[in-house]
Amino acid sequence: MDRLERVVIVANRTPAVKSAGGLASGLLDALKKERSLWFGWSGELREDPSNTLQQFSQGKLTVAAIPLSPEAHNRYYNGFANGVLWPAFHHRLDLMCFTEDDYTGYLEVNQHMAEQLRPLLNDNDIIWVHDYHLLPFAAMCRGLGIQQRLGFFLHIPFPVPSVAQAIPRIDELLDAMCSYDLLGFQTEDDRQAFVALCRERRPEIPIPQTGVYPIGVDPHALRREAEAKPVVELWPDAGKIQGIISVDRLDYTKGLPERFKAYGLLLEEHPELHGNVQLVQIAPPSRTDVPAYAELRHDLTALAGEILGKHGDLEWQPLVYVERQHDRAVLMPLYRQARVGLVTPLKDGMNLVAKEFVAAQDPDDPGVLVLSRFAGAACQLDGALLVNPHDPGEVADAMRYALTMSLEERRARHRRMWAVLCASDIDGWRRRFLVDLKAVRTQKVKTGEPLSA
Ligand code: GDG
Repeated sequence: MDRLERVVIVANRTPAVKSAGGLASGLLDALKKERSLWFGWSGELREDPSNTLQQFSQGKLTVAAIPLSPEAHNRYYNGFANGVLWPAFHHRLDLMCFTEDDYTGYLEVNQHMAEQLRPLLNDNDIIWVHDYHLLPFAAMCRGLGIQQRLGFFLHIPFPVPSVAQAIPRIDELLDAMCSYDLLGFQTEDDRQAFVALCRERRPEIPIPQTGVYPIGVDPHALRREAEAKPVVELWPDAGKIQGIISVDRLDYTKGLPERFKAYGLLLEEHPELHGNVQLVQIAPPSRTDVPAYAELRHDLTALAGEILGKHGDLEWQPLVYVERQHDRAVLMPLYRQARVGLVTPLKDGMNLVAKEFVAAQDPDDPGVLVLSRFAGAACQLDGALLVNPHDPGEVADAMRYALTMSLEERRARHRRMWAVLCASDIDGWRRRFLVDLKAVRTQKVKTGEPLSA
């Protein structure tokens, strides 16, 4: 028996998969330093995925990755996780598309992943499962006799009960979630929504311990990256053009069309800004197999064209719209060059871009964060200008205010937010969750539950 404790991360994707997204970039840096295993889908699709576990090491982290068949992946990932849970958890029931077949596929992949993980486990492992792809994973593990501690962190919001009740099979999913020992959420609102839903719909099922763990960043590392010589200088003529920057996965929850409309309104209402301001939107496409994403892309390019055609001229482009993904080494100095970070999701679990933008700023001459009040980050970043992303006038006013804000106010707001980033960074997030997960087990041992198989 291996007596050393090891953290086992289970997530839809392993870090081998290169793509823009919060989890891989958020957690990986914090994990390489300790003995740990990261288990998940390799990103590979194979007609016959059996007996094809790949393992490799990155520092003290071992990555164990499995492929999936195209059909299983389509039902689990595109179908149920991103066709039902993602829209519904972001309050977009209109985009939810449920089929029985996708739901079965979702359960089957969770079962398959639990089966593949079982032989890799040691007795003293603690298992930390991530996100909505794996809501029933603990129930599958318990069914297989896995008795190690199992914690779960939800990276996206949890919907209020009136919305959650519209999700087909929500009761089964709640029961399965209650097989975890600890359930972590980004905000207190998310946690309360989950508890309220359980009390309402499943009063007979005991709710496991719940907690609030807002995910953080590594502010010092990000600041160092931002201070490096810029790979791209977007606004070299300092003072002439003020930059506004937005970086999002191309996703309907991120409020991109609403943002473009607000920016169009700003240009209409403030002709004095013409030639002096530029919005750079970087939006790498994601989940391109889900129909709602293709429609969004179409609408967005039309809106971008409208802004350029209506307001631009031969010497000035009011908007730069880029779908290509960029390295962090490019992005961080770009954040630092911008006067405004525009982060206006319609709903977001946390939003790491908001935190990355703040971390990247020069404290002596910082840019201003304009942030949706519906991002989890709004609960923490009290130095941002908080806006309702559905109200183009309010967002335009905030942009205008940010562009003209005094240096003194910019510094004061940035100071407050920098302190928040340092007080709740990514390492603290990981440590707090794991400390609580270990404590849960201790309590269970005291109440007489078995420690391991
Ligand atoms: C989910 C939740 C929660 C984006 N474009 C590029 C790039 N990115 C990086 C950003 C950031 C990450 O991707 C995006 O994270 P977000 O938090 O903004 O959003 P989601 O992907 O929706 O993440 C979210 C998060 O999980 C963590 O819990 O905050 O609420 O929805 O780190 O920088 N990175 C690079 N090039 C790009 O073009 N290198």
